[in-house]
Order: sequence, then C-alpha cells, then structure tokens
Amino acid sequence: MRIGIIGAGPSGLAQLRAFESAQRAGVNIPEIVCFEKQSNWGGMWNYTWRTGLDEFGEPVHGSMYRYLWSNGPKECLEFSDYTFDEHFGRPISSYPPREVLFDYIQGRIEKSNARDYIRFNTAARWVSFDEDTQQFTVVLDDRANDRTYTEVFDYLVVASGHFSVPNMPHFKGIETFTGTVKHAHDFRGAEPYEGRDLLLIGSSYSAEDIGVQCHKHGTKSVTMSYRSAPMGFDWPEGMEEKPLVTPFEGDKAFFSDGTSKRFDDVILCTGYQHNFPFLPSEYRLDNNNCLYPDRLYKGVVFNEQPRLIYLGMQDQYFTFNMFDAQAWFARDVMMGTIELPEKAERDKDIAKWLAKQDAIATPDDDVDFQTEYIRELVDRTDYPDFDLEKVAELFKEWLRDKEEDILRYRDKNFTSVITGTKAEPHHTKWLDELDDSMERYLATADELAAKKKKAS
Ligand code: FAD
Ligand code: NA7
Repeated sequence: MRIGIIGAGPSGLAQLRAFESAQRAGVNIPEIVCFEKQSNWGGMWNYTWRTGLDEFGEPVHGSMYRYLWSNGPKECLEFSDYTFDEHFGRPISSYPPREVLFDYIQGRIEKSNARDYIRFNTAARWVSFDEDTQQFTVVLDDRANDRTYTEVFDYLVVASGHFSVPNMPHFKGIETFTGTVKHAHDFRGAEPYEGRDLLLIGSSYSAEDIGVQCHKHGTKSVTMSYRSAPMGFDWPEGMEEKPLVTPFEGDKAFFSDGTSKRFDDVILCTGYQHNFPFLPSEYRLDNNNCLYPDRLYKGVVFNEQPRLIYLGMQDQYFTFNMFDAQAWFARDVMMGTIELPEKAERDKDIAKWLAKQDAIATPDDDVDFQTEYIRELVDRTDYPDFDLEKVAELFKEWLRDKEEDILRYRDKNFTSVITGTKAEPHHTKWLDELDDSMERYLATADELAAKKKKAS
C-alpha cells in the first residue's frame, strides 16, 4: 500500500509521526511519501519574509509575521507524546513567540526519520482517481530540479492548510483609496505602520492580533471595522472598533454609523479560503472557516471518497494536539484497524455533528464542541490520552483573560495537563517585549542582566 501526503506543516508532520509511532510499536507500515512545496517543514510556522510569489513563482504559503506570539496558551496545544518539558528541559512561559513554537514542532519530528519521507520544493499540481484500480495519480512538480512527474497512491492525505489563500472581498470605493492596501496574508510586521493611521477590516483573530501588535509597536491609531459584531474588548486609547466601511473615498473611510476617518493604510483581515487548486472540484472542500466542515466523516475522511483524507481543515481552538488526534485516527482508518461504517451511517454521523455545531451559541460552546470532537478521536486510537476536559477549562480561562485585558493576557501562565509543570513567567512583560527572538526568549533574567552590564 502507498500513501501520499500533501503538505509538511503541523498536520502533515502529525501524519508522519502517527505512522512512525506505529512502526516503533512493531507494526509494518505502508510506503509513505510527503510532498512539501516549501524548502522546509513547519507550514505556517516556517516564517518567510516573502510575499506574493516565492523563489519558484509559487504563491507564498506563509501568513505569519514577525513579533507573532502564540495567541493561545501553549498548554492547550501541547503534544501528548512530546511535552514542552521534554523539549526545553525547563519550564517556559505560556505564550512563546513563533520561533520557539517552531523549534518545539521540529524537536519532535527531528527525533524520527521523517525527513527521509518528505520531498521538499515539490508542489502537488493535480490529482485524479481511477475507479478501476481505486488509486490516485498525483502530478508533482519538483521546482528545484524543474521536473514534473506522477506518483500513484492508495490513499491521499491533504494537509495543505487553510489559512493561506486570502479572502479578498471588494469594498465600495476601495480602488480610490490613496494609501496602501493589503491582506493580512501579506503582513510581515508592524514597522511600516509606525506613526500612521491604520484601518483593519474584520473582527476575528487576524484583526485582533495585528491590531494589538501595531498598537504595541507604535502605530498612531488602529481602527477595526466589523461586519457582524464587534470583538468588544476593552481597547486601549488609540484603538477602536467601528461598524463596516460603506464607501472609501480617496484617503477616507465612511462607516455605517455615519462617522468617517482619514487613513494611511488598510489591511484586510477578512479571513482565508479553503482552496485546493490541485483537486478536481468533486473532491474539494468548499466550506468557510468552521468547527465542523461538511462532508468529512469524523472531520477527516472525505465521505464521498473515503480514500481521501483531510487534516486540519477545522477552525482552530485546539491545534497541534487536534492534528495529532486526527492523524492517529486517519492512520488507523488507512491501515484498516478502524473500520469505516457504511455511507448511510457516516452521513448520519456528519449530520449529528453539523446539528451540534448549529446549536453553538457562545465561545465556551465552541471550546466544548471541539473538545468533544477530539475526545471521540483520542478514545478510538492509541494516541496517548490526556486531560482534554481540563484543557477545555484552560481555553475558557484564556477567553476570560482576554476579556479582562487584551494587552496583558499573554502575561498569564498555566499548568500543563500532561506534566503538571507550571509555566515560568517570561522575564519581560509582553507589552514591553519588542524582541521576539528565541535567543532572547530563552535567556534567563540573570543572563540578560549580565549581557546588559557587559554592553554598558
Ligand atoms: P499549514 O501550517 O498551513 O501547512 C500546510 C503545508 O502544506 C505548508 O507547508 C504548505 O507549503 C504545504 N502545501 C500547500 N499546498 C501544497 C501543494 N499544492 N503541494 C505541496 N505542499 C503544499 N495556531 C496556534 O496553535 N497558535 C497560534 O498562535 C497560531 N497563530 C496563527 C497565526 C496566523 C497568522 C495563522 C495564519 C495561523 C495561526 N495558527 C496558530 C494556526 C496554524 O495555521 C496552525 O497552527 C498550523 O500551522 C496548521 O497546520 P497545517 O499543517 O494544517 O497547515
Ligand atoms: P477568520 O477567523 O476566518 O475571520 C475572518 C473575519 O473576516 C471575520 O471577522 C469575518 O467577519 C470577516 N470578513 C469576512 N468577509 C468579510 C467581508 N466581506 N466584509 C467584512 N468582513 C469580512 O480569519 P482570521 O484571519 O481572523 O483568522 C484565521 C487564523 O489566523 C486564526 O485561526 C488565527 O490563528 C490566525 P464575520 O464575523 O464573518 O462577519
């Protein structure tokens, strides 16, 4: 049996790790090939300075930016088979910056021979399925060697992420706006906005985090314009929320409450598309960013073609540990140790989850929903069990912390449900910390003091 994986971000790496763990337990695993269009693994966490097109003319995948600190407690995403203690050898704070989390993701995978399975700089271009052989043919493009070739697989795992292709709605008059306009996907750091008046459109994680970062790094004013509802945090002076822009006119935006303001720059924080240009339309997921994408049995198996697996396609409270739970489940489906029920049964199961999703009313309900979903997966595999329900409580605490103080919630610290280790407060308050490098993050207060003394 041959298994193809598209993408070596956290989800694709989780799939490799799931197979590796079976192999370590003495199970014969299938032949696996993972294709990654970037030159390294880590997906979003593999920071790129590029925007637009990459060195090969491929659309740049990365949407992460400098000074990105974890937007949820690390205790809520900890791998249950590779803890933060194991990786760092000592407690660290609950909200590490991007580079530190990237290091953690790499730490687990570097302990295996996963790299041998991955073909980097290789983009999946097109997938077809042969009903007679029940196999996929994947057309691949090795960009570094300028070579196109095909491979045949019995199962295909799509782990290509869904926070990369911008949703770019048109706003009336935006073509007349005289300042800069970009999507959050192309934001790489706050510096260009220092001393300027910035408008962000959207009211979710990107608007919140880019807004707060720009405020921290010296943007003169940050205005966030919402379509459905404001985020409603207690914003500091210099940050405010407005209803939707009705028209733009020159350098001005007019809002639906009758007010207007002049801006230097606009960033569209309007989310991302689920976009699979390498799949024929009948195999593409076409949902928006939600907790339970339709047509996926247990959130992973494509119901109309169960040899096609999707990982990480949900909106995400849980991240790395959810991808693990999905990857372990998918592995067992592919290896036949989890038997899939008939389609009618699967339809019913999907309908059950969609109805539950419809009943969600609050962010706490979101957390409970995703917890229950992951619980079901973890219970069916040998992924090391962990106190998921306790993690749900941490998420709810995190939601309260943000309500209490959107600029200081990252100074809070949590206890790992896996090791019982209490996170160590970071040596510098988040609002005062302008350097997000791993070197500075991991330095102790004593080391920093010694360095400062030496420099003076
Ligand atoms: P990705 O990380 O997107 O990886 C997908 C991989 O597939 C990429 O490497 C890509 O190059 C590859 N690929 C795509 N198409 C092809 C193709 N055709 N052929 C070959 N390879 C392909 N999560 C958190 O837990 N904490 C955070 O603080 C956090 N902050 C975030 C901030 C931003 C701005 C964004 C956009 C996301 C953030 N996330 C955060 C969520 C993040 O997306 C997940 O943590 C995680 O990266 C998802 O993993 P993935 O493997 O599913 O997708
Ligand atoms: P999200 O969470 O999918 O949110 C998208 C936001 O964009 C949301 O507030 C939408 O408003 C808004 N949106 C979408 N279309 C429009 C239009 N046409 N007009 C106005 N506003 C619109 O994406 P994010 O980028 O914030 O977060 C994605 C991930 O990145 C997240 O997991 C983080 O970890 C980082 P709505 O509420 O639907 O009215």
